[in-house]
Amino acid sequence: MSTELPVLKPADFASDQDVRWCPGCGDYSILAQMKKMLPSLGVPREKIVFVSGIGCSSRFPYYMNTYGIHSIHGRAPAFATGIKCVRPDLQVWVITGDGDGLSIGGNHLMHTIRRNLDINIILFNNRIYGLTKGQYSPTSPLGKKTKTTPMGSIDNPLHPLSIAIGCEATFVARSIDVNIKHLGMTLKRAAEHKGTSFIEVYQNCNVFNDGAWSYATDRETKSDNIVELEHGKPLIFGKNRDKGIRLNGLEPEIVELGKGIKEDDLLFHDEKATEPSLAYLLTRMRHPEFPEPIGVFRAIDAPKYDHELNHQLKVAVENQGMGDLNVMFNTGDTWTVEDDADVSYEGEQPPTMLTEEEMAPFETDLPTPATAVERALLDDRLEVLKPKPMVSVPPETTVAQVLRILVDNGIGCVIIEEEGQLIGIFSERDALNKLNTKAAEFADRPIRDFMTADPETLDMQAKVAFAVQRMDLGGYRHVPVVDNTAEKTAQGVISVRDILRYLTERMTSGK
Ligand SMILES: Cc1ncc(C[n+]2csc(CCOP(=O)(O)OP(=O)(O)O)c2C)c(N)n1
Ligand code: SF4
Repeated sequence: MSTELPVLKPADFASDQDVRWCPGCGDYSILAQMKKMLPSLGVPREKIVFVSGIGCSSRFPYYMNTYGIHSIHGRAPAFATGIKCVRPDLQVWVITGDGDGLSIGGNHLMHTIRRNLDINIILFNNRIYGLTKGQYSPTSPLGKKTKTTPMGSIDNPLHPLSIAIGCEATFVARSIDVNIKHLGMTLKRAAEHKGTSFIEVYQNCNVFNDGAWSYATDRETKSDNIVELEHGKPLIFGKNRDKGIRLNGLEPEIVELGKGIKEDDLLFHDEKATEPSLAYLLTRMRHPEFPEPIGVFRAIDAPKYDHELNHQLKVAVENQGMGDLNVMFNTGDTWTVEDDADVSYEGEQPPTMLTEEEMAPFETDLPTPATAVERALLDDRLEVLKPKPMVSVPPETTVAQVLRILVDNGIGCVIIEEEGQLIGIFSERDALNKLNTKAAEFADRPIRDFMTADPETLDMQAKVAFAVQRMDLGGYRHVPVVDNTAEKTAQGVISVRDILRYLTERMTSGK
């Protein structure tokens, strides 16, 4: 029996799904180049996985006849991490957009790159949210007018390759959807790299951001606006290949060849440099000041996360044997949480199901009473406090008369009623805060001017615990108790002193 693998063709990588991108979208070109490049790797289809997030670009896995996951917005790197760690034999590709990868998924992207997991990430950069019909994205330029930036974007854009180098990516490249030869070559280089390959592809969204990369794709302008990086070669560009990039101290500068400047004076590209500063400098060369580099910015060797992780697992199993998660979760560093119910979970499985009775307290917002006093607070209604009858006065009563009533009756407040309705309260606190040393001056003024209007009231049927909480939150010493069924007619007043008396009685009686 022959063990030779069948030779695959691009068409073998096409799935049976109708491609649903808009006609003319740059995504088609990337898909075509991927299908064209994959057969050259000799990797069987069942060993390849495409993982995407959400967006037009993220529909990519549907169109590949390989394994694929159209996952969660921004989370393709997390799925890819799981897949690659448990199946290092698979070739894993992450497909993401500038919105998916840099907005909601920015954090995930960053950590995947820094770990140097052996996967390939392609970021389709169209500088817009395509799927959701044209909102600005993290790569939209300053001043860009979109549906969500009608007056022009004021957000400084992110530059994907600068981020990748900042995360110490071991392979960083850029290509362009319509530059098909270059794109195919770049995808192949990425696939062959061991470690995280990060490729930014300039992709045109001809419906919501047409021409975003026209300076880099138009026949007339592209040679002046693009410089192709080649390892070991000087940076030369221009229609007549007569311009170059030279380093002036730490800054790149454009120079014209000839006129005393030779190729040897130019910056030579070294994709293998372990120190990433020059690669970073290349990512900062941006249109219109500079030609933008395309090609491989960086390609270095470094330990791969999936390899390191599996090595650690192997050593751990060799030394300690296969573990048991269940045992691990229930032994070792455990502790006891002390409470009045004296529940200890140490050495025992915590109960997994509560009985109906145990669940009952959770059916309400009230805490579970742990003592007899707490239970009384939660069970008893305000009527047990026997609210004192209130002294009520009409709003025209003078300040002097009200103060006299407080003193003569030994009470802390009066309520103000108008046509049988509670409209205010005047308490010792109001006397201190609002009258104070000017009491004599205001003696003939009506109490309406000094009362606390529309005060918080409590219903006679409210629980004592609720009253305590309201008084605590509001800092009230007196609260009128009303009968809400009879349109806020005053029934009495409770004070902090009443609550204290009640608590003392409950504590001493033990019930
Ligand atoms: C949790 C969540 N937030 C927001 C969205 C809406 N949404 C769908 S795709 C997308 C951004 C797509 O932009 P990009 O990644 O650039 O992909 P493109 O469609 O341009 O290829 C957004 C914000 C969503 N689907 N889910
Ligand atoms: S909306 Fe834009 S990115 Fe999405 S499929 Fe259409 S052209 Fe492509």
